[in-house]
Amino acid sequence: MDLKNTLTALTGKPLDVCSNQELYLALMNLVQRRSAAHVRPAEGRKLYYISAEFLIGKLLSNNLINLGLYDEVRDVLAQAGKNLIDIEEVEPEPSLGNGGLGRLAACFLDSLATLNLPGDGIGLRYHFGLFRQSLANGVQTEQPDPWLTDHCWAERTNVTYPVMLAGQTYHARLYRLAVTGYEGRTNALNLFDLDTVDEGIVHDGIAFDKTAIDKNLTLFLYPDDSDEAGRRLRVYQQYLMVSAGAQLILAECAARGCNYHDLADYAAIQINDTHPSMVIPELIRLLEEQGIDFDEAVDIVTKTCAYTNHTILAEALEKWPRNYLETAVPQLMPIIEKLDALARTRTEDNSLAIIDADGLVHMAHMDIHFSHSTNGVAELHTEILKNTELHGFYTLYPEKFNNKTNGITFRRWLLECNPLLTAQIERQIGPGFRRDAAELEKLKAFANNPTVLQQFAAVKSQNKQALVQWLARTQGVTVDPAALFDIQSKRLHEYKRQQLNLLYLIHQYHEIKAGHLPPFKLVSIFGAKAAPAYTIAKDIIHALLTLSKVIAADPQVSPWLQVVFVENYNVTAAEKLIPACDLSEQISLASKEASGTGNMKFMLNGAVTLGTMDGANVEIYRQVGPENIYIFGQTSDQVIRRYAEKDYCAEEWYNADANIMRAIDFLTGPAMLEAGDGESLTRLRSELIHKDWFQTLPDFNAYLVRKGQALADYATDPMGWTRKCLVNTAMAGFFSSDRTIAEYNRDIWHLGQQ
Ligand code: 26V
Repeated sequence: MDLKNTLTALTGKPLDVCSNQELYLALMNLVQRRSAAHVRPAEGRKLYYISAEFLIGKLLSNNLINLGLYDEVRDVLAQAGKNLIDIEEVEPEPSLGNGGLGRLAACFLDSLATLNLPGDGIGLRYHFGLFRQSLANGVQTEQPDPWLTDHCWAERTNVTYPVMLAGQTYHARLYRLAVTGYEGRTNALNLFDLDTVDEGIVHDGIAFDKTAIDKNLTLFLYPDDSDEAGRRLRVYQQYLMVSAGAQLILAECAARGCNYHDLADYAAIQINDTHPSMVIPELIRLLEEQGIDFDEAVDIVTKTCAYTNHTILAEALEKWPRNYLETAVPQLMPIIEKLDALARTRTEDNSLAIIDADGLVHMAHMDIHFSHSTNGVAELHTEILKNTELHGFYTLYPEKFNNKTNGITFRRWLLECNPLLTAQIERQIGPGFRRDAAELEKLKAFANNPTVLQQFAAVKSQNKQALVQWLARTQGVTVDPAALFDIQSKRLHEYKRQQLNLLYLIHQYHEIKAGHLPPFKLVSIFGAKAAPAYTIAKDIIHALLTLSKVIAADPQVSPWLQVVFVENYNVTAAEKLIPACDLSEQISLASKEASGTGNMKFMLNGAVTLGTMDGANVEIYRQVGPENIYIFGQTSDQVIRRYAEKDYCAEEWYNADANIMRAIDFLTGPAMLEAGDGESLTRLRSELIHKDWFQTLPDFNAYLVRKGQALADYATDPMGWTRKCLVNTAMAGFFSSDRTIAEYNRDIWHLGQQ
């Protein structure tokens, strides 16, 4: 049957009289049937990627592209007077992740299926995922973000596993979501949930009773853990995921002939940060139940598991008080104690222990001792782990440490989100880059071709127009498409330094007031959610929103400067922003951003990076060369030294530099106080002068100069600027997650072999 007839059969009526909702459901059905035909049995070793987050984003278009159906579906619908883009709007976004870590997991699933590797995800079926952000009255508030509708990509199964939480048995139900590969196999994302979870207990935004775990366990991704009940709930969530996950793994392997002694020949388990770390003692417990003795179980689990570290920030490295674990998972505590004792036989260094003198259980330490691989997510990050943060472990187990620089799937982050650039690239170098990202480098041959450069510039200009329309429709703001679009979109965190950008904008405001007019208008676009309990992050959002108002109301400044804060930044918004970006802000304090992946998405879409030598920016710099990126600021060595010597005093920088003082004081000057909240603005000003833990002030002048240089280059040499954009796209092939996954497989997983 041809596609039109198939779709008509699915809707039960002619396509032209269907609603977008009806067409969406029919297309979902079509995708589910077609993807089922690409399910392949696993042979040899199969990967289980366990992660508390899979930030998959909307799935319809992505699946249509991967199944090779997108163009045909679009055309069939167009003949019936329907627009696929409008149908996509019906789909709710599953925001099952916070940011980079969760989006990376989603990109990895795409690449595994595309490379025809047997690899499934294991996670939780949160009912609301990350909160929906609203920015009314200059303040972030949080609401639930439902995505589970009657018909849903994650399909309910009859499979349940018993999980003991605080001495009681609960039944984890398996939901399965098909993961399509680009012209490849179909894998699965396995998500667990309890039937008893009750969405009705949520009140006043995202508040709920944190103690009733039968009702609340999977309601939200990472419930606010600023209080103890929240932190305890997180332990319960984690155990539900790993216990059900471990049982699923053992059942699947047994069904394929595994006798558990040879588990490592059937399964590779990647532990995505420390949230799934309890899978190590849980698997040991389950293997012991099968009659395997402790020492052998430890050996099997060590050979099966591998661990990825995603941050050096101490506050993000999980350490659970042992009394939490004693209450929540008493069955694991004796095993964790035995693992601690075993680890202590390998080293006399107490700082490498699993259970420390304060009774805190260090999840990362358990991972490193009892898995065979520990990897960082960019070269610089891995070097910092080896040389400083995890140096003791590196000395003990040098062979376990390796680097896997992150990547992104080009299906979503080029083919899907930027069809105009995709078509332009294809006209230049043919379609090979769709399967082999390294072929993008062929574009370099056109770096000095004025006609081609003009075409690239025209694509960017059209994408900017599309963003302007989207901003008008969804955010109610008017933006001039002729302006330079400067974008910083990522989670709000002090180490990512949105506050540095804020100080720059205030500086520019003053310059314009003083009559120093720039050659063109700058539109600074932000997208960021702050953790609900993270006060300073919310203060930074408030300051940006207030500044935006102050500038918009000032007829002298507003022709030259505009600040746009996009509400509820998520994958869908990212897909609109990234193709339209001129200048990509990647300005974290060097050493603090493990990798970044937004930086890669912007680069791929032909934005030029303004950044520090941090995370994967270092590798972007190496790919494109100094003339195609704007680097500024302290190096990671300088930053690490400054922390070690404890010699940073923000107030000295504030007092010594008139520009810094003027920008910071503006926060509590009359214009801002009139438009915003005095308490929040005063707290932020005080934080910058008296703490500034992420060293904004020492990098301020370097940022000013380098950004000024970038803007001047954009103004004076448009062709040269477009050349930089083209080179960025051409050199982005290295950052395909297909490359990353191939490296994980070569060095860690060895999938398909026995
Ligand atoms: C978590 C938390 C939680 C407690 C409060 C402070 C805090 C700060 C950071 C984090 C991050 C946790 C791990 C994470 O998401 N890492 C990100 O992983 C990405 C994928 O590897 C990487 O690109 C980002 O640089 C890294 O921040």
